[in-house]
Amino acid sequence: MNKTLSADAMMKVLNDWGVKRVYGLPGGSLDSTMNAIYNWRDKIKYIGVRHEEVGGLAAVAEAKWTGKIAVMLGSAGPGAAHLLNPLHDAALDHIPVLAIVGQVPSDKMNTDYFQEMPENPMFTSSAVYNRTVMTPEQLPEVIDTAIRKAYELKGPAVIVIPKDFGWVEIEDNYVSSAQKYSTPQWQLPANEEDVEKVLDLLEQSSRPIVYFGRGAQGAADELRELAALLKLPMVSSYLAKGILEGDEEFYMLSTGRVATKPGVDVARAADFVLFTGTNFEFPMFSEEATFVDVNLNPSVIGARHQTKLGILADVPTFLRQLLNAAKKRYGEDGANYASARNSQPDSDYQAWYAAAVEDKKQWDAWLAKRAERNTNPVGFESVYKVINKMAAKDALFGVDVGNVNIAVARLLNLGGGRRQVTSPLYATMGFGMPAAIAAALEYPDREVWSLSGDGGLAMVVPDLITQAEHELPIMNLVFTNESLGYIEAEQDDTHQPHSGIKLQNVDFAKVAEGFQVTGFTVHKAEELESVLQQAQQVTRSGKPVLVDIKITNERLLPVEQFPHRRSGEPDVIADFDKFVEHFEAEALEPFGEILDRHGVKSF
Ligand SMILES: Cc1ncc(C[n+]2csc(CCOP(=O)(O)OP(=O)(O)O)c2C)c(N)n1
Ligand SMILES: [Mg+2]
Repeated sequence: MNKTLSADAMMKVLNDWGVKRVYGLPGGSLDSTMNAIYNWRDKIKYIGVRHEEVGGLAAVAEAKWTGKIAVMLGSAGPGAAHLLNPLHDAALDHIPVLAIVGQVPSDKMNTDYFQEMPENPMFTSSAVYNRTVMTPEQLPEVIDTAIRKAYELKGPAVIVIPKDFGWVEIEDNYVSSAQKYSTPQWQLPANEEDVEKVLDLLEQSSRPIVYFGRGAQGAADELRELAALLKLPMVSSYLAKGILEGDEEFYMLSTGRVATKPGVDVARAADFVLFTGTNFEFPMFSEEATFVDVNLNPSVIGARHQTKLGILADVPTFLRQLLNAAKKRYGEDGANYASARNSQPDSDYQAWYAAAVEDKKQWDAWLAKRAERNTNPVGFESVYKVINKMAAKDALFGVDVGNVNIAVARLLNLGGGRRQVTSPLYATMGFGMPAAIAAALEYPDREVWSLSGDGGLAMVVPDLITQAEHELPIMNLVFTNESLGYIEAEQDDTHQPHSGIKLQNVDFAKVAEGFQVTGFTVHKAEELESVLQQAQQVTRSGKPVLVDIKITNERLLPVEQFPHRRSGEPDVIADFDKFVEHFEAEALEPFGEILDRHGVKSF
């Protein structure tokens, strides 16, 4: 029987599962692993980063982009601790990743040895499978098991390997399960009575909406058809934005703080919410609204509000069932829907839809006008107008955490195959640039952008050198407002003094040059396009570039505070006129007034 080093047997298993690269930074505890990585360098690429957290975030982002297992490395103790943030992000977003973690030699474990930390307990709240290998012989099997578990349980697996094990020669006879594993498809239809009940509830509602999340992935046609047939306005979670094109008249984008005004307005005014494929946690809906929750995950149903009806089903299948049932009941073109709604005035639902459409139009017009402003420093709307124009049709955006999320939710055009990846739930700053690194490695033929604030980028900026080393043609944009802006806004809302939010101005272009990345700076809106064009020339020559955009520290309009009526919500907005004047939002009407004009009753 052939022999192999235990660490090489591990690499064989990774290769069987299609792992293309490993992100990390070595330590003594990883010597045998690094030796095996060297031996397998033709099949699995090593991506050395300057901070393990960046490698970990890149691995998580890779799995977010591809849906496939991605691998990060951390050495014993401090290296492992740097992986906690990425792993918890993967946990909250249900992302399959594998962390290979070093440990002191097995005969030194439990003696408070140099760099020793019992690592598994640190990952208890994050990992779906979290073990220390007990013998050199079992290393390939444990890695194989970890990957199966990560896929099945949709989350991070952590394998801790004592330093000495990887060097041990073992029988080369382990056959991985990679070829036999299938991902369950879980097409689960709702039962037909429940589908009929949804139509009954819709008929009884006055201001119905669909609110969808990522569970609606792949159901764009069904959503469009449903909106057209029953005149249903729709709102989605921030992350579900790319499911539709974004410019559909019925689609208000998102609600909450990372949101649009029509998204907030329509969600708040709805009296019926078909809550599909989402676990959206913020209370942005009326407490009196009737909810139907449709989800493939039973623990999510009824978790966020009082639910009238819970339906365990996959969203695309459920939407097709709903469409079929609606066409049966109301005719192929929905012509009988109005008369079926006999408990409600016939015109109501159409007027409601029309009011929502008008609200969105008003909002879009306001944003378009703001994008024309030639300000110094630059306004968000102008920047995103240029990005929308210049980015490739299928560009990939690594997005950080902060105001950039509000801007992306409102302003980035994600239609036509563009995608964004971010840290939506755990919201760990520094995510954008590692996500761009992963995208550029995985999709060398697509255009990749990294969008960060000055706080977020500063957390990970040394890994610009990783981009340079691997010649990753990434457009790194950093929005310098000299503030932790997202938190500054929170401090304003709590009426406290600004505390700890001020950031020193950084010349990021100069910083980039130090990391061998070409840097540009933009001060004025009118320079934007020409500078970004020069930057694009650099990426087209196969190299990364950084553009430091000195952006306004004006707060983006807090749409979640825009009142439903000019008066009546004194706790939120004491003086409506002052509020809209401050945000130059005089052209936007409270939604209550738009509804009044359309004859729709609301609060
Ligand atoms: C690791 C981490 N630390 C702190 C926070 C809290 N936080 C959320 S957004 C934000 C400010 C981000 O600042 P910046 O990157 O400059 O973006 P801006 O909002 O100014 O555009 C902070 C501190 C976080 N989400 N993650
Ligand atoms: Mg900032």
